[in-house]
Amino acid sequence: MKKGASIWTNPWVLLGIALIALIALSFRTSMFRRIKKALGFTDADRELELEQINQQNQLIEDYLNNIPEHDGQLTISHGEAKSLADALEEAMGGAGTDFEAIKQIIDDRSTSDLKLIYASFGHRKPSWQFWGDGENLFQWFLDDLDSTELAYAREVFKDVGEF
Ligand SMILES: [Ca+2]
Repeated sequence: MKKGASIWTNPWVLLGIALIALIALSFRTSMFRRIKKALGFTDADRELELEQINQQNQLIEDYLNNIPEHDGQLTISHGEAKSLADALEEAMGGAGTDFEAIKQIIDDRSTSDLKLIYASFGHRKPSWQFWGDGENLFQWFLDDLDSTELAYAREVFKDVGEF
């Protein structure tokens, strides 16, 4: 090798670096978060954020426990809300996300309907989570949706809660 030649000018090294960068970019940030969470690593800011979400969600759940079967704003039964919550889990569970299915479930719902769907979802354990009490619907959205989908879901659920 010529004196002064650096590994950084070797085309194979550059190609390797480019390939690694491409693979890294192909992972969504939520994927990294999942891996970190599955391994038990979460950053403090994120923990605090989730703690605040949980407190807010507890208020919603307390309120929902007092919603009668039909309150005028509700257009779905508790049984239907449960089926819709199951369908949301189905659309997000496992690899990938069926966002078209999610939209069909959450579009054109009253706020009361959305609250009931949220409550019916409760806390569910994602397949990648090895321990813990599961996550609520907003946490599932945060873990599963990309930024565009997340913005859409936030707009739909804006009167239910922030996430
Ligand atoms: Ca998924």
